[in-house]
Amino acid sequence: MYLILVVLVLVYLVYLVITTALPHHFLIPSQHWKDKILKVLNHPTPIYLKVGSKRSSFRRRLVLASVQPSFYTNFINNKLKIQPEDSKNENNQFINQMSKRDINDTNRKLLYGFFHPYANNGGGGERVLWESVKATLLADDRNIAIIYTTNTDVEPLNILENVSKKFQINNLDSKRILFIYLRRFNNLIDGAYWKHFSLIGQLIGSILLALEAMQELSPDVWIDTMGLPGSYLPVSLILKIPILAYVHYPIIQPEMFNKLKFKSLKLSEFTQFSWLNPRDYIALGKLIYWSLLYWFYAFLGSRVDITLANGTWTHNHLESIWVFNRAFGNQLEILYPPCGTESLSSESESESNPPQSRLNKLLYVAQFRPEKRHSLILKEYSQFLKKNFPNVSQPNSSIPTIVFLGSCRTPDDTSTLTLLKSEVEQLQLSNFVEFVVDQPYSEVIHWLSISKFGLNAMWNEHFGIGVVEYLARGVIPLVHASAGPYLDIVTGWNDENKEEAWRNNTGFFFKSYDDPDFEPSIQSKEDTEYLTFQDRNDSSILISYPSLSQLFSELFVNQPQLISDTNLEILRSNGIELVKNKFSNHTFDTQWIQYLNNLEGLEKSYREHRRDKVGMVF
Ligand SMILES: *[C@@H]1O[C@H](CO)[C@@H](O)[C@H](O)[C@H]1NC(C)=O
Ligand SMILES: *[C@@H]1O[C@H](CO)[C@@H](O)[C@H](O)[C@H]1NC(C)=O
Ligand SMILES: *[C@@H]1O[C@H](CO)[C@@H](O)[C@H](O)[C@H]1NC(C)=O
Ligand SMILES: *[C@@H]1O[C@H](CO)[C@@H](O)[C@H](O)[C@H]1NC(C)=O
Ligand SMILES: *[C@@H]1O[C@H](CO)[C@@H](O)[C@H](O)[C@H]1NC(C)=O
Ligand SMILES: *[C@@H]1O[C@H](CO)[C@@H](O)[C@H](O)[C@H]1NC(C)=O
Ligand SMILES: *[C@@H]1O[C@H](CO)[C@@H](O)[C@H](O)[C@H]1NC(C)=O
Ligand SMILES: CC(=O)N[C@H]1CO[C@H](CO)[C@@H](O)[C@@H]1O
Repeated sequence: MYLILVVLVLVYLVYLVITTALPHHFLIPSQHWKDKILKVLNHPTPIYLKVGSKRSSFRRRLVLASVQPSFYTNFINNKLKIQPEDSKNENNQFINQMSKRDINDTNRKLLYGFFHPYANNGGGGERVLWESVKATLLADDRNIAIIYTTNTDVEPLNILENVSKKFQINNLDSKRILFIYLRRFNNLIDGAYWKHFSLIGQLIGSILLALEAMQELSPDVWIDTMGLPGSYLPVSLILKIPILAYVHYPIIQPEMFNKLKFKSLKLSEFTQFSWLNPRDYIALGKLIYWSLLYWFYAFLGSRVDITLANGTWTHNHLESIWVFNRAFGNQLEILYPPCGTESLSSESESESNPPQSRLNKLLYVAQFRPEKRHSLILKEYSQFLKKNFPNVSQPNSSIPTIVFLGSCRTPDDTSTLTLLKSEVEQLQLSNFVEFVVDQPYSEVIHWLSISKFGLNAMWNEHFGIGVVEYLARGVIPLVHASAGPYLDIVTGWNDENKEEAWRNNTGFFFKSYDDPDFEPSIQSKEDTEYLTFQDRNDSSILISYPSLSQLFSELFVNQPQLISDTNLEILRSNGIELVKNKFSNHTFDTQWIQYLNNLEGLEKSYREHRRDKVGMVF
């Protein structure tokens, strides 16, 4: 009994230390901090500032007051020197800037901490990171971006140079971008470091890495653009600042449980459990491990004030996993990544390639990989020809032809390509199918400018940047009705008429018997080539989609008015407008800045309500 009491008291004490003493440690400098800084300022030669373990809070003071925040990086070492301009301290300006500030002081600077250890990589995640840094700095002169990175071998300016080369994001105000290099726990977030239990390992790694980040410099707002949820725990417990997470991919999904022998903790799952079989105990252990992780992830998610999903797929998954977020009233919304569609569209408008001047071609821009389902297209296309143009051996203007455009990056891709070519032979389609392989991007643009139609046959593609490019460039998409192309991209502005849902204001959809989720049971119309599926929004509504060969028949034979020049022109301009509104850099920037406004409001309110009198003003 006493033991329990003692344990409870201890836990409470630890909690108190974490939530009250540590915030002071990270945010508020020691008592005589001004004297310490003045001593360095008044010293005849440059010397290091002695800060002991309070590096974060001292650095915060310096950064907030400096004319060049980026000077206070720790690229070379973790010691603090004072920037020469700052150290002149004319009229005590520098030292005065450092003082405490009222919460509502409109001159108070804000430190936005971007937790993105692989900041120097050149992937899609980094594109989002740097576009949002750009928007953050543009939003307000008071904003300072801190990049927490583990790329310790690259100098700050070189990283920015890389960004400019790779993403054409130039003219970033480098003075207000402060790199904090993380050296102590940098390999712990690498999945390869952990031979077993890599997910929990990475979670713990990201907790430690975030603590290291806070020890170097604590920000006012925490932004995770890389998907390291472990960091939310120390940030919310200790710093009590608002958190924004841009999520590309949930680290745990309910689907993962399908691989386990026991899929849930329900009793009915365990009818197969054998008390004598050691494997069943292991399986049970696995289930418990995954369940604990799952709920820990859900808990971590609840710490996030604003969650931005990169698309509908991610949004819907997060909504079902981060179940506590809604209860806490936290925001969960979609913010599409910046796709830079404006450059594609503006040219296509000025070049003005209207449908009638385009070739009757079905363009498929995709890497040669099995999941892109080029074969399905060949099969359906051949059916379409057989049904409507038996014995035809040469294409003419009423028969569209296919262009497969893509790159072969691996030997696997090459063998897929070889296989496809032999299928074309077998189906006697050589006169109807062209291959364009490994061409530069300018050639891709050329094909996007002269083809009428664009195909996409992949099942459940999370996004499909290629389809965005079709629309942006005025190519009419004929795409598989699933995931990204269906939910995010080829969307119309008038979704009410369910009967006609396969043809839309921006393009056309199809489904296939070969889809992994095709269930014969829900098919209603028997011998037609229309397949019935659940509505994207409401599963009680069933919608019929044509198969691809049926879609070809409808468009090119039965209902040619659907693709009359006037109709295609409408679809084309709808599509261009749509991608401009949804996927352009400009849209990303404006929406990002709106979220920053929300964060700024939260920042003030958390300062006021979650911190003590001293914490409030530092
Ligand atoms: C800051 O402004 C808000 C709204 O204007 C107000 O509710 C709050 O009391 C102010 N806080 C302080 C510390 O002045
Ligand atoms: C980016 O930085 C790395 C590391 O310094 C360098 O090897 C690479 O060449 C750079 N990339 C570009 C596009 O400049
Ligand atoms: C849009 O932003 C991305 C990176 O965020 C960049 O690579 C691209 O060049 C930009 N495009 C335009 C048209 O501004
Ligand atoms: C979101 O991120 C995932 C993982 O990187 C990617 O597969 C998907 O295409 C992205 N979605 C969008 C809309 O960019
Ligand atoms: C194209 O060929 C098909 C099949 O031979 C034929 O039915 C059709 O009329 C032809 N169209 C034109 C425009 O010549
Ligand atoms: C097509 O070919 C088949 C067999 O080769 C023949 O029986 C049929 O009459 C042909 N049809 C046309 C329309 O030429
Ligand atoms: C889905 O349903 C919601 C609410 O019922 C509605 O606001 C939304 O527009 C619908 N979306 C689509 C794509 O039908
Ligand atoms: C061009 C076209 O077929 N547009 C259709 C898109 O979908 C809406 C509603 O389903 C129809 O009303 C449009 O005619």
